[in-house]
Amino acid sequence: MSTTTVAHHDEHHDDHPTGIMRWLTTTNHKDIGTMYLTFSLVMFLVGGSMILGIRAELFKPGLQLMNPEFFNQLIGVHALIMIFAALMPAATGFANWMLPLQIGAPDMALPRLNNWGFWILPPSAILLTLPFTLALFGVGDGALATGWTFYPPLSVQGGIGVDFAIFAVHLLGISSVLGSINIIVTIYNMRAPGMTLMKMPMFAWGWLITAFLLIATIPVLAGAVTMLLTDRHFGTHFFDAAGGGDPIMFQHLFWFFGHPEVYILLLPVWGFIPQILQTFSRKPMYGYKAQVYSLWSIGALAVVVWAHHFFTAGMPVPALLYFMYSTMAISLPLAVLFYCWIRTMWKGSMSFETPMLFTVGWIILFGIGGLTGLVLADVAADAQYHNSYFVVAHFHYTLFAGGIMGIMAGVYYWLPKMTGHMYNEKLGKTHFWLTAISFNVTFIPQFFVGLAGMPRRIPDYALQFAEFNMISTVGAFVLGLSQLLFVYIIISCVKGGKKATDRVWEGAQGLEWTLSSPPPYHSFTEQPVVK
Ligand code: HEM
Ligand SMILES: [Cu+2]
Repeated sequence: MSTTTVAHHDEHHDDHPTGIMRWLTTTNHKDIGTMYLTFSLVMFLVGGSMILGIRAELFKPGLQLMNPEFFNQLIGVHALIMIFAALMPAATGFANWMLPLQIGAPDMALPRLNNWGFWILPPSAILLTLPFTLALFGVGDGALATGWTFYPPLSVQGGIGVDFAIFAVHLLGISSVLGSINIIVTIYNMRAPGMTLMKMPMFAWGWLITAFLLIATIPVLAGAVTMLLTDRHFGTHFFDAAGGGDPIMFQHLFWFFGHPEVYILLLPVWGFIPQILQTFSRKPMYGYKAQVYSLWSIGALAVVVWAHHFFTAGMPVPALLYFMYSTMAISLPLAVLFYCWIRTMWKGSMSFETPMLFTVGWIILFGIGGLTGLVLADVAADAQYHNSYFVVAHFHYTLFAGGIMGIMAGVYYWLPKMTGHMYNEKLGKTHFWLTAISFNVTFIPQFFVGLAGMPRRIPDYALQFAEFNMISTVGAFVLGLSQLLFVYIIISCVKGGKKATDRVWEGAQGLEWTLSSPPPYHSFTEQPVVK
């Protein structure tokens, strides 16, 4: 990837294998970052095509294309892929690429572990999807049909797809924990002289908190699915009511991981969004300290609100109230963040290149996701909305808009730095408008059918929901096809295009912009000093 050489760059450690061996054995943070990002993009397309199957089935009421079992399998694998194989690796890819550059380090602290962390991912993606193929040959009955949440009793009774998914989750979890350890060690030990914690780029803060959350919660998930595995095969009854176990216990364990997970998906994005905002507003970000404290508050609250995911499963009223109020409390630091983001733009001399378009669109759409989450946090209201399409719309505003569209902003922002070429701005803007509009066409109708009572994870529905589902499906196909444009833009930017300058964006601030575009193979051979 790197073609730039610096005069003193002829030391032996600069030699590295080429071709396939370069990628298999690499310990270079930028190579590993590139692999994470590529893997993420591929899996985004795989998870996306699965869900187009679902939307095609939901185009009309009645069953047309698939049986209900296969429908459920597609939903669960779609979600696991999007969360663990698309969104998380994208954030880790950016961490690998940009953290060393932003904090002035030559590489990540633990490069071999870094290589391993990545290469665990492809096998786990294969484990997740293999049951589909096996079923074609008459082995097993396909992937897990439990949704991504693995709730018993279904997950205790389900076929081999559940076992495959359990092992996949174990591997994905190991990869995340390894990545987190690496990021924490890098941030604490490898910062350039003079860069105190409170001078770190916001992206480093976002990732530091994410890494702590991952280390705190992934083992709980791993424990829960392992208990599931022993329930399935070794005669235990942790979650089996008939044997004295408690299925609700699984929900507590799962969501003790699952709720922090949604912040794990979003915190890295909250890190680089303010950096993009300050670049294209041409002024320093507003409220740096307030943002850091808000990120920490959200990180802390994230681990104490989990039961809002199953209010309707029944719990004592004081518990209901506690989980309702603690959940609502998260909106306070989040409101501080929104205020800071908007104030960063205030009276700035803004311009709207593609990364900024995605960022401003992101603020609005992620805002809708946040506000509808507040609605769901209300115990009384949730009794009606739970398990409805309102929830599906809500979490796609947070995960697709808040997560993926944020990542897209980051891709356009850093692509010129990573490749050394400018992407095609006109196509980038077209991609933004296509995505933003078709995203809303897909998911706004789902709020309405949800409020009117359409349940989620259902392949057939009442006639009254037909029109809105039709609109949603048309939107989803436009949304899916628009992403092919994204792929085209990225590939043509890697291959060529206008040369990017080192600073790339007029208002860009931070150490990554002091290096060449693309940066040399070993990033900072001389440590920069931060004043
Ligand atoms: C092309 C964009 C996407 C479309 C059209 C789409 C559509 C859908 C649909 C129709 C469902 C099934 C809802 C149900 O019946 O319960 C679903 C489930 C889900 N999706 Fe997506 N989705 C997209 C992207 C994403 C992304 C990017 C993420 C996360 C990063 C995501 C996360 C989920 C989750 C967590 C579920 C819940 C699965 C379950 O019930 O276990 N989706 N999606
Ligand atoms: Cu939650």
